[in-house]
Amino acid sequence: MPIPKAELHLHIEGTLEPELAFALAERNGVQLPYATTDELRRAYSFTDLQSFLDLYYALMAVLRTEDDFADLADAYLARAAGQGVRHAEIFFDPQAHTARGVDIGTVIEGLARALDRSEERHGITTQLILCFLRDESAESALDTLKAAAPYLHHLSAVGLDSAEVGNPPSKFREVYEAAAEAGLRRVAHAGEEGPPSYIWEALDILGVQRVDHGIRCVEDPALVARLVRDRIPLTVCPLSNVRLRCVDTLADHPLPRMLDAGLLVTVSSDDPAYFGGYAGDNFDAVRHALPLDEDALRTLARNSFLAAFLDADEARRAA
Ligand code: ES4
Ligand code: ZN
Repeated sequence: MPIPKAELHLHIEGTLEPELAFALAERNGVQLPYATTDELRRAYSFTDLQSFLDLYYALMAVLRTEDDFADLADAYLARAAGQGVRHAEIFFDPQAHTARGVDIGTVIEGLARALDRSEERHGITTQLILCFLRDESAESALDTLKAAAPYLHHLSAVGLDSAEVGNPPSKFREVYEAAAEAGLRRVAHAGEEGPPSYIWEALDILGVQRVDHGIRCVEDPALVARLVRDRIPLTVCPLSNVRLRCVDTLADHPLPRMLDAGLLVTVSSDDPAYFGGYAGDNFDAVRHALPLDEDALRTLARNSFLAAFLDADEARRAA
């Protein structure tokens, strides 16, 4: 039995496996520029975040209807259950869909349909996190939050993703203030490819309660001290970091150093259809590649529930 865990860094669009992409392409009459699933998989030769994002956005063309989003999320939840996931806080990128003419309501209602049945079908409790694309304008992010207003009851938090370097958190101060006023929690990708200063901005300007990736904090001892002091969780995605060349090899990953520093780190999967593994696969990979004993692995699993947006009762039930 895989160890029970919470998945806190998971882009639902990043769970689109080639087989489902082709099935949805056919259902919707969308032409993909690849003849076979094997040919598509051969296109997964990323050299950095941007080269991954180019393919990630291109493949979303197959997602058009509420059923598509429900099927995508249900397929993910079924796989996650098999890897010991008991609670999942799931990112989605509305602007990547509205830009293609898909209504935000179609996206959210479709995802929510699968999430609402998840506890009963898969034994996984869920939350939904709306992410702003940081390479789009601050105004577009504000428009997106406004468009999501009728669906706020489906959302627990806002996040910030896509191309990091050159798009600092400070660009999104206003929309994060509005999200906080609307009662949403706040997370942001920071310190994946971007510098430690972006993590400081996410904390001090956006008021995030959790940092996604955050691995570059190890370059700044004062920042590590701040994250430890305030018990700010970091959702680390080891297989993603290697595939996007943020770290050279798994054996070089700073995860053990981060744990030793007293940081509240968790292990997550980011875009598992692209990076070679779901939550359990990421746990297995770090277990084999890094000097982490059973105690450290239990700490990582326990951290995932401590870092989740659950109250104490919910966390106990999920674990
Ligand atoms: C992402 Cl790995 C990663 N980083 C930033 N934004 C993203 N969106 C989907 N995956
Ligand atoms: Zn991510």
